[in-house]
Amino acid sequence: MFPAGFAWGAGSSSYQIEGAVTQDGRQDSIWDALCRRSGAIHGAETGAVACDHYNRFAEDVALMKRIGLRAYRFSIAWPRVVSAGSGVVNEKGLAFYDRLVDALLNAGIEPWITLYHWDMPQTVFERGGLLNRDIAQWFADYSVAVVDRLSDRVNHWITINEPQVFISLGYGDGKHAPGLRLSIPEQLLAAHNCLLMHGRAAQIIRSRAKKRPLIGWAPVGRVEYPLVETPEEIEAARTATFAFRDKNFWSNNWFGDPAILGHYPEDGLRLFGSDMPKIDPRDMDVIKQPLDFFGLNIYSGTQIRRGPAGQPEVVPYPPGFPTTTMRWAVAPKSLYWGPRFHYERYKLPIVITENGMAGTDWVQSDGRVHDAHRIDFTRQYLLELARASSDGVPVRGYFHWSVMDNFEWAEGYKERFGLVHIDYATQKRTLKDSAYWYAEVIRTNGDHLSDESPYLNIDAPREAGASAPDVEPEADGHAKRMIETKSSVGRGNAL
Ligand code: IFM
Repeated sequence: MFPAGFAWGAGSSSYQIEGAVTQDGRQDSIWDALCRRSGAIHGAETGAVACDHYNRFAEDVALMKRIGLRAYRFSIAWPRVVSAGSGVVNEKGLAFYDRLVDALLNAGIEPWITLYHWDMPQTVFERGGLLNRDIAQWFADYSVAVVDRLSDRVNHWITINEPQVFISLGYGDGKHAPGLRLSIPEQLLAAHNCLLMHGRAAQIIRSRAKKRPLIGWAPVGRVEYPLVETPEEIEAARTATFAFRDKNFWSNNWFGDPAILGHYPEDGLRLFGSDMPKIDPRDMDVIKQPLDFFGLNIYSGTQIRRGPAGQPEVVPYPPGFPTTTMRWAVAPKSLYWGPRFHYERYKLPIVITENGMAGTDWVQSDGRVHDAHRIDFTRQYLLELARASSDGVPVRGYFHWSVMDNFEWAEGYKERFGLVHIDYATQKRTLKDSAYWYAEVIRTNGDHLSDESPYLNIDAPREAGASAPDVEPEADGHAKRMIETKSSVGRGNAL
């Protein structure tokens, strides 16, 4: 179902899991500052401790190895490495990522590094942040420090994560850091400067990396997919996926077109009109850099039909349509149409840099986390990704979001996205059922997806009157039990 060498992975980001916010010289990020603002974060929670991954990374890498991850996507904390945002490099901060990369490589896991996943140093913000075009140079300097240190061992690089989110929520409606509510012209300037950051980082990686780099980025993949798959309906959905309807930044191509094609989309320019800042035409030479893959973070999608005049129309989901606890519609087809539409437009290999779901997961009375919903969600989405792959879309990797439960930004800790459950009071890690299931998917390079209900058969022998295998407290025991159980009903694959 998937090509050989497919990057089966899972992801995380620094502020969401590391904790240790004052350890070894790290200074404030804009998220530390926002977390102190009353009412900003659910339950006044913060990333100060999070999963304490900074101190527990060895245990976490061991868990990743047990899942069999081939690749792990994580981000570097800019305020850990260049604590003041620019200038002196913080050796201790950088050394942490050295240790992490070595641990991953020793475990046979390929590190995929994201340079910016939202934790801008507070000092950079105080000097204007994304409204100051110098940020591109400061980001380039920080990128030099990271690339010079890690590129002898790392060759997969992602410049920035989800500009659509940090511009819209951070600079538009103030729900995310830095918590600003700026005018559209100011947001346009911030978005332009973030594209410059992307371009400068890509230049730095390309020119300095010691191992031949593979460079991409990880924007939001907003997917509008056809309700009915006829050529006309597909065309309507494609138009909707790349069209500008409103003055906002939830757009694929406001970011994608400059980065890949070297210009802003015409309809967007028309819509924003005089709100557009004056752009130096030479900026596009910086922003448009050769990329090796187009990352897409896809969680959901919108159904589209062709209206009477051929225009796309949204088909609302009916009441009670399945959603995750984030209230995002479960829309597996987004993992077919998102990659396909983006490949057709930008002609770059696709990597799904994020996909997953938030659920109400807890450690149940048998000591396990039975997250059948996550298995079903991921299976349905991956089957659509496999369809894209067999229809000729060059899909090179899939990163489940997230490797472990973590700090979900303004939602605090109430949303759980992980394959690994975290008990935040004790920092105990528990592999969820989805982790064992995903291990099988990885081990079989996707063939396990054709087993229609592997997670429903866990107790099948008991139902059939057979004696249930012993319940072993160890996670590996659980995996073994799941496999034995499946084999005993004649549906298992050989292990
Ligand atoms: O947790 C976030 C991640 O940081 C960015 N993409 C979406 C995820 C779920 O909201």
